[in-house]
Amino acid sequence: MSEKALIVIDVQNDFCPGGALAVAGGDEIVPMVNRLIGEFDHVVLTQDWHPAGHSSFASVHPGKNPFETTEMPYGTQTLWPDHCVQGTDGAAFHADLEWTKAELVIRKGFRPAIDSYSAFFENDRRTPTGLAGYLRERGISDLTLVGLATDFCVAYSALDAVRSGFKATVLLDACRAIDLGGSLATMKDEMAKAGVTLA
Ligand code: VGL
Ligand code: ZN
Repeated sequence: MSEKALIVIDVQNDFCPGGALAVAGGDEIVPMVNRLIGEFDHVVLTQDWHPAGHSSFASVHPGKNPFETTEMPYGTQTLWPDHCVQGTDGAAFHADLEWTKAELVIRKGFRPAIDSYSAFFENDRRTPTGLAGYLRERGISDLTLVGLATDFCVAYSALDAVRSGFKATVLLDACRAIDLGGSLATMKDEMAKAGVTLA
């Protein structure tokens, strides 16, 4: 059995223009993502879902600004504007995203002390979200990833997907990037080297 699934990463208001951590053109992908949702038999969404005062927010690190970094017990962490706070409108899916067909919504980033870019593991690279087990148990082995942001949550998810033994394709036209200090080129390169198909 080799089922395919579409993994839609973080198409949430805060990552769209007008949002707290707006990704340029983030909303432009919604029509294409909706078309893909229609085409796939299985659809999984992820939702960045932080408690207020999350440790990835620059606002809780005195003297730090968004997009600077800090050292966490699990490594270097980029600091972000407050975003995707649980239950807020910013954390909701884009209003035009046709998400009702989704079979699973994976929430991530809810542990106050660890950020989570990947749909599979938190940023300590050890704490699982449960997604790999869910997909394996359902016989799903072939993943297509789309969403926001290409160079953070999409890339980390795709890298963890191949490391976890899944086939992974990222449809770049249905993604948009934050691109901090060349992160888009770096992560595209890392994905290609790891065996992620970039389409
Ligand atoms: C993301 C930064 C912080 C993303 C989430 O969805 O790419 N980026 N939280
Ligand atoms: Zn986040």
